[in-house]
Amino acid sequence: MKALLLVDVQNDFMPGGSLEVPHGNLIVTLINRLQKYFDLVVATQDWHPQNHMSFASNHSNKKPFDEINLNGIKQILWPDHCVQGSKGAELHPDLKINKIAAIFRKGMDPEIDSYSGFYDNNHQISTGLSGYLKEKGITELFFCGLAADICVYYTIKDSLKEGFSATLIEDASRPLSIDVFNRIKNELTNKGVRIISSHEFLI
Ligand code: VGL
Ligand code: ZN
Repeated sequence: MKALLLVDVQNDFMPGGSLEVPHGNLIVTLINRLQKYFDLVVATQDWHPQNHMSFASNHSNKKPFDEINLNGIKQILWPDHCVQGSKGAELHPDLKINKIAAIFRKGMDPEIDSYSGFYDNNHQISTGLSGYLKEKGITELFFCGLAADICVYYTIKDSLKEGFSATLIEDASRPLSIDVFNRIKNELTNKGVRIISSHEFLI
């Protein structure tokens, strides 16, 4: 059984949002058209409290994209984004939501960031996504959403550790940094991740 995972298709990651991903809006139509090819569609949502320590605004003398050590791990500081209950945290208004069976939220602990939809960045606390997918009989995961080089990337890596097969639908995902994305594409391919175009579904 195949599931499509929609990673963080949220307003703040769209052009004009507080942590915009270039051309992030262009994936929405593709994702809408892809959904019908899957047994299950599940979404993740970055969902931070206003006092989240990944926000530069919660540190004195720090600015967005600075790097700090947060409770023993490397943390890039971000502009405030995806604050619980805000417009920026909502899924893109044009995203079709009828087929989304469940939404897994992450990044709620102010002391630790959570790029992956499966675990926090310390790999300590699970969202329950892995168990949910397994109970639904899912073995194959297909990934789309934002940002390709951050949350999509870490979610894919965790999915492999959880024993799923992983395919990235490249044109239904966009990176914050193209350079970073080109580097990690090789890493993912070497780990057995398939990278395809939505054309393999949409003709
Ligand atoms: C993300 C940075 C911070 C993402 C979330 O969804 O890729 N990136 N929080
Ligand atoms: Zn975040």
